[in-house]
Amino acid sequence: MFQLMDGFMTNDPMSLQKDILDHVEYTVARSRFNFDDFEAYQGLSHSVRDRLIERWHDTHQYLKRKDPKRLYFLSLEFLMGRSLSNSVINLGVRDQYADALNQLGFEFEVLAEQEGDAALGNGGLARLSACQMDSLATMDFPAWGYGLRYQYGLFRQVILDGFQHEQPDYWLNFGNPWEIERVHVSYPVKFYGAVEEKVLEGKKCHVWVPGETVEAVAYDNPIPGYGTRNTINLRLWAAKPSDQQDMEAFNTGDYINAVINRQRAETISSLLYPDDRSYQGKELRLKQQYFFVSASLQDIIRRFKDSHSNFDDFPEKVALQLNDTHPSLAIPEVMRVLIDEEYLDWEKAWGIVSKIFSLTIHAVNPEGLEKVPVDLLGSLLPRHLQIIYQINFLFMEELKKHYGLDYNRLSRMSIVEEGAVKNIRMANLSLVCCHTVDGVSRLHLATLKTRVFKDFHEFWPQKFQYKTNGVTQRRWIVVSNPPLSGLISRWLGTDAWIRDMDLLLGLRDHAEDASLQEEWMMVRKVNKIRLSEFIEAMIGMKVSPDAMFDVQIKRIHEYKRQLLNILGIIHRYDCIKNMKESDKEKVVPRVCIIGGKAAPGYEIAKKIIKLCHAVGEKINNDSDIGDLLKLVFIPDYNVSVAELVIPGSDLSQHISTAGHEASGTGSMKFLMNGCLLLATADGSTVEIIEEIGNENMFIFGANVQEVTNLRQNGLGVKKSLQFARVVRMVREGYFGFKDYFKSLCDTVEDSSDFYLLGNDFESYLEAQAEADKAFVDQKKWTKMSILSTAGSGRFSSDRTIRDYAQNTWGIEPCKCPS
Ligand code: 26W
Repeated sequence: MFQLMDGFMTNDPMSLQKDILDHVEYTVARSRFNFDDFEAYQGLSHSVRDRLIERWHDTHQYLKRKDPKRLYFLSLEFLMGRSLSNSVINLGVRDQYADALNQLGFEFEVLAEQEGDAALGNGGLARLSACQMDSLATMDFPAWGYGLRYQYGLFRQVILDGFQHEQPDYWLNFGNPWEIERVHVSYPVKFYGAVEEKVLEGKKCHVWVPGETVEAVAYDNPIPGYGTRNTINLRLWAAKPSDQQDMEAFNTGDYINAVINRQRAETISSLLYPDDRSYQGKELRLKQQYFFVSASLQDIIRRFKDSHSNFDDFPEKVALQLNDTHPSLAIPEVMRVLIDEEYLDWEKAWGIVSKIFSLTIHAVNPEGLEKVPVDLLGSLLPRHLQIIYQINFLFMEELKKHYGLDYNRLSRMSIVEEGAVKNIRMANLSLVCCHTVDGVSRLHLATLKTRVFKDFHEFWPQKFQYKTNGVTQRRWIVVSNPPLSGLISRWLGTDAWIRDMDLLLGLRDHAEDASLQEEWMMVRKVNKIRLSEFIEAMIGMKVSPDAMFDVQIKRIHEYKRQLLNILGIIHRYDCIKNMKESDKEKVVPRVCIIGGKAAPGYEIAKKIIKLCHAVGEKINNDSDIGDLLKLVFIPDYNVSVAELVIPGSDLSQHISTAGHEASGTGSMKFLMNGCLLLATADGSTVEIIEEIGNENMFIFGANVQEVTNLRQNGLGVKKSLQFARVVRMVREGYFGFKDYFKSLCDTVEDSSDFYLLGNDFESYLEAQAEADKAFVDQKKWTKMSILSTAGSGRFSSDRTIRDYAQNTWGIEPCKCPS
């Protein structure tokens, strides 16, 4: 019988110093008397990694013994960002390490800057997964994350002459101390080939004879909880050639080609697809999906079988969460394993499958829903196609019983889309098989129910729920904004809010307290100075920290309306330009900051980036304007840039056309940091308004109902002269590149203005004017800022995860003793 004990590691500064130096010498292989910042970072991170591994082992031993129901979170994307600061804070050893480093002549912050981002995801969905992993660990839930270990993460954005260029992100080049390679944890994953029917013991069986086999090797990434010993695992799979692959070629003597062919297996996990808009039926993408799903399920089923002799208890022990439909091949895969490999009959297998899967949808539009051409699926995964057809057949029978021969409805709800190209609708497959389908905000669920999934909601209303997204305050306040974190704890008299965000409400009582206000403004100023130094280092522009920092950072999309922001900036520029000298004193100086990546094939988004640079070029070099207005584009926006920008922002923009943003999570990070929001009533903003109050935000624009009406009645009803004027300035070449910007201007011209920029422009300018007015009164502004932070508690991912645990997954905390 093993005994749990606190680890062997000690955390006093002397031991930590020795530990770091040992790693510099023996792991990094540098002299302990002569090493640079990067080598110090490596030594430091290996020392932290040891502590993570210790807790990680204890957690797994404990869970193995307790055998609770586990959650398996399947996601094709995780945007983890950096790990060092987050790890030492969650482990509670930040100050000890800082002391130890000081004595060695290093500064913790400087070393933390050496780390590159793990950017294995595109945007909202991927960062949400990372926040949720942090909450799962912190609240002691027995959970595993599963995903893909891409060799190349999201591309690096390089700006040349104002144009976006993409460069590979080979993030593993300098090693990754945060992962543990598990060469012995590997599974074969099969592709192509054919299905043979056989009779075994009088029963018809299907045997899939694959045409290709690739090996999946596990890389484990420990995720430490805050204020708990629990450390959970994010297991990412890398593709390696399989021993079974191409033996034929070796045997026939074609040694060189056989070796080269084997290397091709690795391409499966080589790159992250950089498009987060629409699904293109690409074979490699489908291979990635199946590869990670198959490996994960082999791992999950092996773990289950270690302690169970049959599958009766599977639904009591396993919850499988599909992060959007990307991992939905897990459904036919579980059916296949249970029927073809475990010899369960269809009904029994279906009884299990229909109890274990849940799905979260992150898209609003039907274009975001995945469809896989039947031919492609049938060639890559012949047995899965058979199973999907059978699921669909039984589903159609069920529908006929309920609705009769309503063929329109049947064809809308069918998993198989008929047409010139036959497709499998992954969303329909998931809706049929999952016990619960979650939207990511209240408004999002309403949209799903009335639009994309109307038929399914009518048939299975009880399946539909929503869990409004949240973000982790550990990373988005404690790690990224230490001065604010300290201030909050001092005023609340406790740091318990780090695990219980509702406590922030306590700040409301002090919102008008002059000394809190003063300290609050100081903290904000420090962060703004840090941000201005960053801007100067990045793009060589000096900006005044006394100006209002007005920020929009997120992926570039037409629906997110960065173009509305830029047109508003042009309007502001035009006004200042035409102002009497004496009036200029009344202008609130602004630094407008925009950042974000455009999908490489998304032409209009790339033009928006270029327009931002062209307008910036003009404004920033205009001596009539001086410090009254600056426009900054921050290149290569990623998680670590967000950690720096968000705490230093005064105002942030979340201005999507109402009905298009499923939730939005950036807004929550700004809110927690006391940044005021200028926003439309879209996604989770509707719920933020309820918590913070309209009077503490700048809300503008058409709401969802108005958007629907406007589109039905034809667009461009309420176009302002001001809007026409700024678009004309772009069109007529005021900022150069006249021909290049033509198609961009066309997207907002009268009848084609689908995202209603023209309609919302006036109300946008009014909201901006309100923000100016509030900023002049710094007392009022600071009060609004304190109330923003105070009301942000509901948007912690802890709340989201607790809700999922209770109402979707049916799992309970399992706390490893310390
Ligand atoms: C198959 C192509 C593709 C890939 C990714 C389509 C769609 C996606 C994602 C679902 C896009 C995404 O990240 N959605 C965002 O998810 C966030 C977390 O729930 C929400 O806050 C955002 O509103 C939503 O756009």
